[in-house]
Amino acid sequence: MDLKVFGLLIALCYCGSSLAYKYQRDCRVDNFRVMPNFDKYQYAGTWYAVAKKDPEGLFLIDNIVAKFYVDENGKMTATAKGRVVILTSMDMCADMVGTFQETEDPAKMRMKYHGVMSLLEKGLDNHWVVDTDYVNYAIHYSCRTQNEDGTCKDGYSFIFSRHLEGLTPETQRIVRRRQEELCLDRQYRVVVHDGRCG
Ligand code: RTL
Repeated sequence: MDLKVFGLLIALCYCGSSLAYKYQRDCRVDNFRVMPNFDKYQYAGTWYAVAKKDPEGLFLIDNIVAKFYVDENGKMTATAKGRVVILTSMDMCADMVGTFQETEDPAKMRMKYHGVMSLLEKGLDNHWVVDTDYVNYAIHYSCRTQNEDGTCKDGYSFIFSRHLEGLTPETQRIVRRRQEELCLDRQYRVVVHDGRCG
């Protein structure tokens, strides 16, 4: 066969299979893969949010830093700092606290959270760790409400890095792939760190 024809065939096969993936992918929340054998002890420590997908309503804006702790009884807690806008125009640095409840899947937790200042939002959200290598990146996912077909109606997601400088090209590729699997591709925004909540 002509080399050009062969090349064209290969290209067609490749496009076909990636399109097939796009249209066949399963966006039902309950079918999302999460981190196998999630280890909260390795997850503990500081994570900088480098990108986020916002939920509806009020949310953390930028300068978001999360710290996870595991106490002597194995209970995980966390703090989050970040800039928020309250009372429609006032902007401030929020200090949030979260406590975690485990479920039968260690990567799928429930997080009860509130602000150190009582006028800040409080709630109970899913807190899933979709993927992490513990030392560079972590992909967090939380669906708050689902559509009737099991896809997510309202949710949020953070891409965390262990380093303020962000992710390496290699981890960016992993992250991009997982964002597609969460059906959230192109919905993330970069999280700025300009020292405003340091
Ligand atoms: C993340 C992990 C670490 C612990 C906590 C987290 C979530 C915080 C949220 C804060 C929302 C604050 C708002 C304030 C305005 O009143 C997931 C970062 C607590 C969701 C909306």
